[in-house]
Amino acid sequence: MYSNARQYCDDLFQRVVARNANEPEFHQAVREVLDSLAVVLERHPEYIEEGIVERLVEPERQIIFRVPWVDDSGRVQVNRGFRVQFNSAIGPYKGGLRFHPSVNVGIIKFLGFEQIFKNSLTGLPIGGGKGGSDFDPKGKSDGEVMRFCQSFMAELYRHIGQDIDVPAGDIGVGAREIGYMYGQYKRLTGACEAGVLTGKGLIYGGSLVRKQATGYGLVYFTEEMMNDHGDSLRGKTVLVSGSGNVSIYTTEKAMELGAKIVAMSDSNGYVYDAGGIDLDIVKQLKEVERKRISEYVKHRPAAEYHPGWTGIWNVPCDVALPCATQNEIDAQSAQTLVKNGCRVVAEGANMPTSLEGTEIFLQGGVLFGPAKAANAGGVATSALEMSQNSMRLSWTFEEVDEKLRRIMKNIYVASSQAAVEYGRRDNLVLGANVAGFKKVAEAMMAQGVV
Ligand code: NDP
Ligand code: 2IT
Repeated sequence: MYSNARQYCDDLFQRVVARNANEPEFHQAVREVLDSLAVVLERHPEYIEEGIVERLVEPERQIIFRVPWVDDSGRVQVNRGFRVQFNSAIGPYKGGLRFHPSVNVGIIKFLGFEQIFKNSLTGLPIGGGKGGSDFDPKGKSDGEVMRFCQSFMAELYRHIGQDIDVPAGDIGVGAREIGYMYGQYKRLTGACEAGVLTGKGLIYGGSLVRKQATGYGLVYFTEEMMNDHGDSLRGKTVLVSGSGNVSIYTTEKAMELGAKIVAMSDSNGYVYDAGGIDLDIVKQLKEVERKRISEYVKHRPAAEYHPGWTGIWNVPCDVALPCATQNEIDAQSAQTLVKNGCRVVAEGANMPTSLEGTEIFLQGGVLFGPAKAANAGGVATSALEMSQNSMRLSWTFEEVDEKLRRIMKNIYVASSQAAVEYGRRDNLVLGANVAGFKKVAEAMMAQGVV
């Protein structure tokens, strides 16, 4: 039917665009994966015959629901809730919940689609899913956040379970929100089913290292990638965008390995601190006071604050670690980074680099760690939390950290070997997509047309 695998992928992409109108982020995520998979489909025509990729781009189930709640002034507010259960070939759906005003079904689908391959790369038995809401936690009281979370869970609870679908955090969802949602789930089901959510507080089933895991994992991956090319983070000048969960623990671990982080950001602007960011100030501002990054300069008068958050990519650096959100590095920012001497980029956020930006890095000889591989430490440690919950025991910080370190190394090795196998040494975009895909494809083949 198709003269070659490339044509098959192009045709499938057109159908995805037609069928999922107005979802540009989802199209972007699918485009990147299909571009990588053409070489695999050439060697494995059975994947085309069995409709593996056509099934992969169609979520198994999408749930959209109303989330009504009452704000502090007594007004009824209505948000929209989502859970996209994308693929369960290798395990229960697994992926975070994002609370941000920009959330829509296309954003959740791009995240859920990416999660399938990322979760496969961890080597652990977890399928792909994602959810969230257009609720904006910024400026809300704890009481408002709690009432929203309870209403959100009043619908979500019937769709999830420790062997069905296991949500966790993402943008706007941290330990506070997971706690409120877990409490409501427990109340509705009347059972202490700890493995239904991950990222829980340490005193009710959470895992040590989960809070740090995405950031630490990103740095372990980056160090592994640099070591493989005879280099390391020691002494490097580094940019870390964002100042949330992933950014803070990326900065912490990179500093521990001897890097100097000179800039961080939030959605309003970025701070530049030539002497190196003081992470205690950032933690106090962001984790405790929930304030803006602009306040940083009140505590460090020598630092500079610049409005406009993507301006961070104009700061000269050796290594850039985007940890805020999708498409924060466009073609122009990528060009600027390369021109200013940046040699390494690893993605802590999901899809932070546009397709054009990625191409500029790959063409420019930048060592590039794509999100699916580089930020998989968070979900991997979530799976370790699920294991501990099933066994009803807790591992020490050192045990979990060691497992995380090994998983990140394995992901790097699997991705770089797949890149070599398909003749694209050092193209970890292709390597991660292929390595993540193959396991899911084999599981789908084994399980028949479902
Ligand atoms: P947080 O909510 O803790 O932090 C998000 C940070 O990004 C904030 O500093 C936020 O600034 C900034 N930001 C800037 N622009 C935007 C924007 N347009 N939309 C949203 N945030 C923006 O989230 P996380 O640190 O958990 O997540 C950051 C990225 O990492 C996301 O892409 C997420 O999908 C990804 N990720 C997260 C994992 C996790 O375990 N948490 C695991 C793997 C990936 P402001 O406060 O001004 O909004
Ligand atoms: O994007 C991600 O991998 C996450 N937000 C973490 C998901 C999880 O289930 O821990």
